Amino acid sequence: MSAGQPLKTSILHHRPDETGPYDPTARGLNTPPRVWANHFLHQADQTCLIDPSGRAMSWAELDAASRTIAGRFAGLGLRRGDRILISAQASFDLAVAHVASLRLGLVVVPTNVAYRAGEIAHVVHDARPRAAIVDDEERAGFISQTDASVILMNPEVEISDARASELDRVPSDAPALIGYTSGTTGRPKGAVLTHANLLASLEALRVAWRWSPEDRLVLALPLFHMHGLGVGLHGTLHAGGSAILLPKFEPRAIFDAIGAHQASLFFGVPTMYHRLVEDPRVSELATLRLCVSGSAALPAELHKRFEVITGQRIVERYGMTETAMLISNPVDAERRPGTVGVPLPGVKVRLHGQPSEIEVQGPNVFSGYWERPEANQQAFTEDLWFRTGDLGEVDEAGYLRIVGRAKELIISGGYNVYPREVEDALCLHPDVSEAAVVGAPSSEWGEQVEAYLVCSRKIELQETKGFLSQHLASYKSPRALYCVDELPRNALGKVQKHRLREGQVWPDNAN
Ligand code: MCA
Ligand code: AMP
Repeated sequence: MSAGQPLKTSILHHRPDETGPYDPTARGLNTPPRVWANHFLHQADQTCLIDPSGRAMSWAELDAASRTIAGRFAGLGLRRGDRILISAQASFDLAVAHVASLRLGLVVVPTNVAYRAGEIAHVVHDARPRAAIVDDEERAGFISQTDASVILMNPEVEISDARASELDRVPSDAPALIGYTSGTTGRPKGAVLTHANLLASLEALRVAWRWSPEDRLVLALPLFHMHGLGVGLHGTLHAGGSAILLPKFEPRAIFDAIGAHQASLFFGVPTMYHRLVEDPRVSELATLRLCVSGSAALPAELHKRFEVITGQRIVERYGMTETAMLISNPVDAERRPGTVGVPLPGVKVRLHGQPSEIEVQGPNVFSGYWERPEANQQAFTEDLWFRTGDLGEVDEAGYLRIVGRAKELIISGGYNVYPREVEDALCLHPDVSEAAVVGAPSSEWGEQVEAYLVCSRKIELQETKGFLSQHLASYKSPRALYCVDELPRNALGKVQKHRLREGQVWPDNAN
């Protein structure tokens, strides 16, 4: 592009001819709990959830169990708008507690089960939950050390029964979830998603993926991030389908679940597809109606290899905590490897030139971070488009390709790692004076965390792992470590991370 030439702005819309009619209010039901209430009424005896032992829970049972738990929450004095932190492995109890929270109008703060004391303390300080559902004593301890007033419960919520006077009545503009994410910069901030935001995205997925009550999802994603919770669990409850809830991803359990329960859907991050394709039983996925990948880039070669072996053309899609789902390859038209597809119903995508930062608008897009006015100013353009921090370009068929990131983020196996957080933790080590953390390509993880350290003695990888385990979830720990004499810096003293990523040798590191 020559200087002075204006950048071409493109706006991509959803193409209605490729899906069915889209109504972000779900025919006036307005909130996810009211959609669920409709299913409780009309398909009471059908299966909603299945656990790893094959035990099934019907819609009527989910209604009754979540009503009981919502009553217990109300009995504790929890009221609409109160935050409830939920940090547990997938289980019936967790799903019931989550559904109960939203039916009562509580705001769920999903929290990774791998978090250590400092990471949990940050969320507790920031969101100020009144209660927490936790399935592990150590994590419960981290919460009470931060704020002793938080009411701690296990996922079974074993407390006295009481009655909730109002269920499923929360207004659509009320917050439903606060998802912690760093956005484009800084420490994790809470993205506040309203019931209307969630519903708009769920309805878009129902229409675009032809998600029906006959669908049965194998759900092995954790239920504390948008992918497993906001797409997998909520999507199932929205479509009136069913899901097999697995507490952990293991290829054998996926194949067994598909065979035993005639599953039709599987959603995963690229690392899961990488592991599945290596398994001798991978052709058992051929019976599924749809395989969807997201949270990180799915390599085009993996997409093609998967198709050759299973006959499945994976539907790759793109989303964020702040927006839920934005773009997806179509179910009924061409699915293009290496692209994330076309805007979902309701979503508008804007690019200023090719490639450029992807900006989005839609009823699914959050309206701001929890108590962070300054972050909101940066997150939105003046004309109120949300800046994703991802770089994209549109190909000749109108499909969007993610070509990079404007934000400092490493995505390893679908989990976000913020280099700054790992650098700060590494610098707490008495023998480390400076640290720079980058993402390096990895066939298994997509990107893996690597650290360059300026240290007073040679430090081994195992030692940093042990040290960091006091401070950070273990998936954030570097998988490779380089001790260097100094970090490459520009004239302003800023670390030149591209030189680290490209494996360049800088003058004082030539030994
Ligand atoms: C686990 N480990 C990892 C990762 N996961 N290391 C790097 N990156 C990872 N993603 C490490 C653990 O810290 C542990 O280390 C060791 O691997 C074994 O842990 P385990 O839990 O047994 O691992 P796993 O079961 O093999 O986990 C791999 C996984 C998991 C199943 C791919 O990472 C996963 O569930 N990823 C999905 C994350 C997700 O849901 N993302 C969606 C975010 P050690 O032994 O040292 O303790 S939502 C999002 O991104 C947006 C909205 C979107 O578009 O979806
Ligand atoms: P999170 O911050 O956990 O909400 O993760 C959102 C980020 O995941 C996006 O901003 C992208 O960088 C990334 N992401 C999600 N889906 C895809 C995809 N299909 N391809 C590439 N990156 C993706």
